[in-house]
Amino acid sequence: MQIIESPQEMRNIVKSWRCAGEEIGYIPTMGALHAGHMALVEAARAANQRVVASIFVNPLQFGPHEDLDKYPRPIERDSQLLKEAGCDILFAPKVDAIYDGEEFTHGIHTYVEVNKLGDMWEGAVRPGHLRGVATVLVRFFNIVPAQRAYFGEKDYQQLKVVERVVQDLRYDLEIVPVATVREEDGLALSSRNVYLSEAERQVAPTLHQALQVGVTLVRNGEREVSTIGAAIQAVCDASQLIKVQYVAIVNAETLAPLDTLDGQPARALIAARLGSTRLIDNIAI
Ligand code: PAJ
Repeated sequence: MQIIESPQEMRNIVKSWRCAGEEIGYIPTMGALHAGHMALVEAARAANQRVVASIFVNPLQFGPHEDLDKYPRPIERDSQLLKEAGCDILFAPKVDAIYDGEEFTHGIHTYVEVNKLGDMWEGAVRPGHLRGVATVLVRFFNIVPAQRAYFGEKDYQQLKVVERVVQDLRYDLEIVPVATVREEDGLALSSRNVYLSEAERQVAPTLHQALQVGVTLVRNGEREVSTIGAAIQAVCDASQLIKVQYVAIVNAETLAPLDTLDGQPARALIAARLGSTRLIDNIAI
C-alpha cells in the first residue's frame, strides 16, 4: 500500500487507473479506524479493482468547542489496518494541502451548503458541521475521481447530504451506503466511543435499544409518530447518564419530520450526550 500526501500525485494516479479502464472505490475517513470503517473498505474491495482510503481530520467540520485537537490520530495502526484490508492507497494530506491558510483567517471562499437537509437535526445542533463535511468532500472527490464512494449509514444525515451534493453538482460518482457496524451489545462503533467512561460505556447501548423499542412498536401496528418518539425518549430517560438532544422520526430521504407512518420509508434518528461525549444513531423504522 502506498501512502500519499500530495493531492496532485493522488489525482495523477487515479487518472492513470481510469485511463487503464479500472474502477476505483473511495472511502473518506477521519482515521482512528474501527470495524465500521473496515466494512466500507471491504465493500469497496469487493466491487472495484482499486481502493483508495483517505484520512483527514477536517478542521472545517468541528465547532469551536469540539474535539478537533483531541480527536484520536493513530496513523501507524490505521495504515496497518488499511494495508491488511487490501487498500491500494492511503491518501493522508496535511491540512494546508487541502485548505489555503488564509481560508481560515479571512473566511473560506467556497463553501458547499445543502439547504434544509443540512440545516435540520445535526445541522441545527452543530451549526456549520454539515457544511464543513460537504465542503471537504467535494475537494476530496475532485482529488480522488473515483467511480464509487462508500459511506456508513451510522451517519445517516451525512449520507443523505452527500447523496444530495453529488446529485445537485452532477458528480459522476455513485454513493454506496453501508450498514452500521455495532458492538455485540448494540452500540454503534464510533471513533468517539473511546471518550466514554466505564459507566457511560455501560449505558451507551441504550440508544440502540431505544430505537429497537420504536421498531417493535411499529411492527405491532403503531403509526403515531408522537407515541413512537415518546417511547424511544422514555427508554433513554430511564438512564440519568443519557441526555437526549433529539429523537426524530423522519422521511428517510428528505429527513422531514413525520406525523404518522403511512407506508413511506422512514428513519428514526437519535442524538444524545453521555457526559462530554456526543453519540448519534439511527434505524430504519
Ligand atoms: P468518520 O467518522 O471517520 O467516518 C468515516 C466513514 O465511516 C463515514 O462514512 C461513516 O459513516 C462511516 N462509519 C463510521 N462508523 C461506522 C459504523 N459503526 N458502521 C458503518 N460505518 C461507519 O464521517 C466522517 O469521518 C467525516 O465526516 C468524513 C465523511 C470523512 C468527512 O470529513
